[in-house]
Amino acid sequence: MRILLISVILVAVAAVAYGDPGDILDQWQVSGQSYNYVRGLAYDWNDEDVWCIDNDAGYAIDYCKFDGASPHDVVVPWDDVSSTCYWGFDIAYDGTYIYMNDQNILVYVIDPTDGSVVDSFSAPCGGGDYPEGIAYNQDTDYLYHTGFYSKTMWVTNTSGTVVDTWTNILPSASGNMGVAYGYGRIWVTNNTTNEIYRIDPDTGTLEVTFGHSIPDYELGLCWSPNDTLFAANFLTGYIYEIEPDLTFTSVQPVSLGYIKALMSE
Ligand SMILES: [Ca+2]
Ligand SMILES: [Ca+2]
Repeated sequence: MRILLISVILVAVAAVAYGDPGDILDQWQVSGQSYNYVRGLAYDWNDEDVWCIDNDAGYAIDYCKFDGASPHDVVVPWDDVSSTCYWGFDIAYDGTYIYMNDQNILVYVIDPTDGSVVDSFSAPCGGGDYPEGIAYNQDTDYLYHTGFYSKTMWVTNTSGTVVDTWTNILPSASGNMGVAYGYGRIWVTNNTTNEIYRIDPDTGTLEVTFGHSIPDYELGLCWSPNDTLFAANFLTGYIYEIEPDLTFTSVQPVSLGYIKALMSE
């Protein structure tokens, strides 16, 4: 019975075309985006759809939600964020609110039911840097933050209070961009080194680094219903679906690729 079960799993895995870590599996443009293109991404694990922002004319921020499944139709129409935000970066979503990084060195807390800004707090990277990446962990209720020019990551609660600082956790002091949370891990893209970093939030350690070939500049990053990463690029206007590195030391690679289904933790 056990052999039969494993055989069934292997057949099922073989039917799905996984790439190597960092491979671009798919790419598409979200319909209705402004000419300044998509920037921030946040995964809604409740309905498996994705919140997205762009910058409209005059630095106004628009947001929408698109279907996590192909062909990624817009399911919550584009609407304006009702605030004097300056230049939006990546976003996170806690099940109720969107947290948007902004070049004002603020994180805006946005109610996506009407686009109103209900709160804001200082981005932990501080002035002189750009608060590029942000992601939310629904298990701990914490947010993870990057700064473009910093090797440090910051963990805050949803009010912006810093609860942990991971000094020098990122290998590069330039180009740190979007942040995602998924599969129990934090994922960070770097536009300068063209790498993605996988971090264990329980230990605050960098586990894996792998290369990517996303065109400059990937800004927003989020998890996806396919156990992959979505990266938003504001120069091309495309979302890129990226194969993550889900290998863990306790699992051996097989000829068919890495068996994601067996890697429960
Ligand atoms: Ca790059
Ligand atoms: Ca994000």
